[in-house]
Amino acid sequence: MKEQLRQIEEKAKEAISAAADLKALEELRVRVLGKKSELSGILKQMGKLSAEERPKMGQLANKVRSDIETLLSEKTEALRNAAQNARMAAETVDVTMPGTKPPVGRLHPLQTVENEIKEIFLGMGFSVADGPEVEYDYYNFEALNLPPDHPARDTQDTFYITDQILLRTQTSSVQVHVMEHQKPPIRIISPGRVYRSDAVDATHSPLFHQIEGLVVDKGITMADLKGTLELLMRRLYGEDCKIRLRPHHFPFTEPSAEVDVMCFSCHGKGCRVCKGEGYIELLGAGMVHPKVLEGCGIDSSVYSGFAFGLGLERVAMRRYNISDMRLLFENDMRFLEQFR
Ligand code: 2NL
Repeated sequence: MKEQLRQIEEKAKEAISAAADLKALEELRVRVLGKKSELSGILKQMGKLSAEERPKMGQLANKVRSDIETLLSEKTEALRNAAQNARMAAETVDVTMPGTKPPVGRLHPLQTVENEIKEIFLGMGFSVADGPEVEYDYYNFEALNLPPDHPARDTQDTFYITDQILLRTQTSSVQVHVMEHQKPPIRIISPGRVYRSDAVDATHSPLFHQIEGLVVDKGITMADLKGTLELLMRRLYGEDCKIRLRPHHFPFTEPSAEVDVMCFSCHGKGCRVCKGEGYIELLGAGMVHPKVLEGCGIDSSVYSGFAFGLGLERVAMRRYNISDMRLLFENDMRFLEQFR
């Protein structure tokens, strides 16, 4: 019987150390210590032993039993720890991994160009003026010396809301408001959206952006106009940039000029980009027509002024070498993401 108990303990030890998981260990416990186990069988046979042997064997059997129980609980603990550790290892979060970056927006190329031009003019002492996009005919046309029968007022060219109210075709309307309320000296720029009833193509859009500038003071001449625009273009396109004024006609300026900028590609020599000209047309300008000044209550025998208007799309297209204006309005992320 003693030998039998020793063998039970030996076998149990081996089986416990070989148990792979908690389920196997529980089955083992039932098999080794349960009612139908060999050990229970031995305990039942105790009665057959002599009175002298019985307590010794009883003691031994109980020790075997409690030793096995201890081993079982130690193994249970070990398996639990191993399972826990395995889970911890599997679920580890690597805090040094790069996170998911939220998408960061950036300025639209038109906004970048507008901001740059604003900065340049603020540096020359100009202020920024704002006004309505829905405007009275008077501020958009009449006050700018465009009489009712002027071709620019054709419904083919302008979006009318009513007979008297329209979407502004130029931001000059803002400057008329300023001249009505502010006495010279006036030095302002007016950036904003303007509208023309044009069909969409590579160089036209019914909505585009303009910056107009206006200076009114005593003794303002064409030289001030040229110097101001030359400085603007040098800041925008580089210090070696030159400009050229060609005679032109606008109803609201006299004299008027179209302003060309030296070709960025050939520096004035003439190439394919400028079609051999060496210069590219970029804006219109002139000395404010006396009728416009008078209409706003400014004495044209005392004051003179210059004004100019430039399309932001054109500046942006030139700056970033964009060949089709539609790209600026389609909001295709693949296009917009290219601009820093
Ligand atoms: C262009 C270029 C121009 C003006 C805009 C202006 C504004 C006032 C008085 C006189 Cl309040 N002129 N603005 C002057 C010359 C050109 O825009 O190509 N426009 C059709």
